[in-house]
Amino acid sequence: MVRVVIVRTMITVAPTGAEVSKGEFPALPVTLPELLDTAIACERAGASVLHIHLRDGAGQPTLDVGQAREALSLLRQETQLILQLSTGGAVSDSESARLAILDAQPDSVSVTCGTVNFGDAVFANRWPFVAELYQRVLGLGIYPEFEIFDLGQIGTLRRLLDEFGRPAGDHVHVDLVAGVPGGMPGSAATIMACVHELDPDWTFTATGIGRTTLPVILASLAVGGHIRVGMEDSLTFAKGERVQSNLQLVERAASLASLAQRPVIAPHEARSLLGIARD
Ligand code: KMH
Ligand code: ZN
Repeated sequence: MVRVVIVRTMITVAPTGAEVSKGEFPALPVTLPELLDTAIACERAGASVLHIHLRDGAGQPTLDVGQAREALSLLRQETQLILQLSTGGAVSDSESARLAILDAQPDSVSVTCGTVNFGDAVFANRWPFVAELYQRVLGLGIYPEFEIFDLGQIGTLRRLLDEFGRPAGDHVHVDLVAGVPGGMPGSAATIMACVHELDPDWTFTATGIGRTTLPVILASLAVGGHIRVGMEDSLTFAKGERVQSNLQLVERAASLASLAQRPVIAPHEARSLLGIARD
């Protein structure tokens, strides 16, 4: 069933990720001041959710809880954004480190619903790990965004809900991550296949990795979905043209949303859409 398009658009920005190197892409925000500047600029341009991966002093991905607490505290002072920490981390991160990051008490976390090939690596999400992660998220009252890298992972999401119940706020929101080499393709057909499998009261964001960013944005806007952009996902703005900044990607996403007559929502509206209280 295709949902009726009535809602405005929530933009998530994923500015850093765990895979891109600062040496190769100097515009990548890796320090706390860089992340803060990016967050402030992207909020002004229409983002309402910040999907966060932190880097250490050497620019390497880190799941350090102290660093995460410091980042969240500063971002909370300076922005209204929904602060979503990645529990995916980097493919090399241990399950225990991915669970421990919850102690930083973000507004939201990503919960990936299954294992997927990830280029030459494997992004491992065994059922026992996902179940443990989700139960801890529920216990702490953190809002989970369910990351779907392949169609079958929607089945795992249903199993989580059946066995452990619905999220805090009683609203289910998924992020369709399409175009990862090894995951579902970044095409309009893929987005539609997923949409047909979602319950009508769930909402979704879609993100297309690499060159699939535009078809995925356009497909999602066409069927009532929300959109995620950022240098975690795309480093090419147009053929032969590198992304200059996360802001550039958010500005383009916001203007496409306006063009689709689905202008962006502010962070407080995104909180009410997802059922997240601001503490
Ligand atoms: N970096 C990927 C291995 C998430 O943030 O939850 C996992 C990822 C998903 O980015
Ligand atoms: Zn991520």
